[in-house]
Amino acid sequence: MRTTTLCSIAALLLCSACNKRPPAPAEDTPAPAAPAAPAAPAGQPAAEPAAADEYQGAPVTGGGTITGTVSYGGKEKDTKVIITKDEATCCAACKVKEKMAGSIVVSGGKLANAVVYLPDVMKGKPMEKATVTLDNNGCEFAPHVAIGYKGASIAAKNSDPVLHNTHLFLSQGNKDLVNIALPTQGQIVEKPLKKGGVVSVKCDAHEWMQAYVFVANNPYAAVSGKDGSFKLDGVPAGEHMVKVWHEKFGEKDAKVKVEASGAAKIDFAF
Ligand SMILES: [Cu+2]
Repeated sequence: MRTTTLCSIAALLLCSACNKRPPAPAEDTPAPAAPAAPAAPAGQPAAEPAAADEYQGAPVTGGGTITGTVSYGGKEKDTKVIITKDEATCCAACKVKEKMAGSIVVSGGKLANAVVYLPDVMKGKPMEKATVTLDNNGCEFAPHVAIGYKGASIAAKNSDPVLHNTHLFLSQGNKDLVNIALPTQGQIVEKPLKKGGVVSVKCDAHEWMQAYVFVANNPYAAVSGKDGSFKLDGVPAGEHMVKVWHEKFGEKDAKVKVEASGAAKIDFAF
């Protein structure tokens, strides 16, 4: 288990913006009235056929919600990290040159920064195309845990007057994905998120900087707030596998039944 290299960041729930896909082009477009008519501008390209393992989004009628809380009953505490570089920026408010790692954020037994998601839903509400922004601010990543969407993008931002980089690794297999250099304050660089899964984010200039982006394959994913709560909405009726992932405590799952327009509840405990 990792111990001392994580940095402290406030949890931030990503607000999901619902960008609907354009409707499929109509197939009954009337033919041009006269053969001599100039070629009409090419119509919208036909939608690419979805691969068998690709999520299909469309408005959900009678979608339900899944809400609940994630709690932690163990004794493990967050760890401290030592600030060894760029102290004026990285530790402006520190009394001593250390901060909390931010990897275990518990308040009243409720666990923040856990990702709750529905791994098996392949057909449901339109896929999120929202860009997830990860800020390098005070030599911490903000947010510490975020949801990204496969096929959308990540925007790495540098709010500090020192060099950072935002280095993405797919946690499974520790595969190097992309390394975004951010030498300039105010810089924002966007990159596509092509693969689903847990992405570990590091800064090579400040070894304690750590964040996670959960790249979801469908729009049903949320990060638990400081009160441990989460909400998934627009969920198709039926029985669903619900998974919860936390960077320190791993993964759990449960089944939940969602009635049409119903409100299902499920709580998780580590
Ligand atoms: Cu850095």
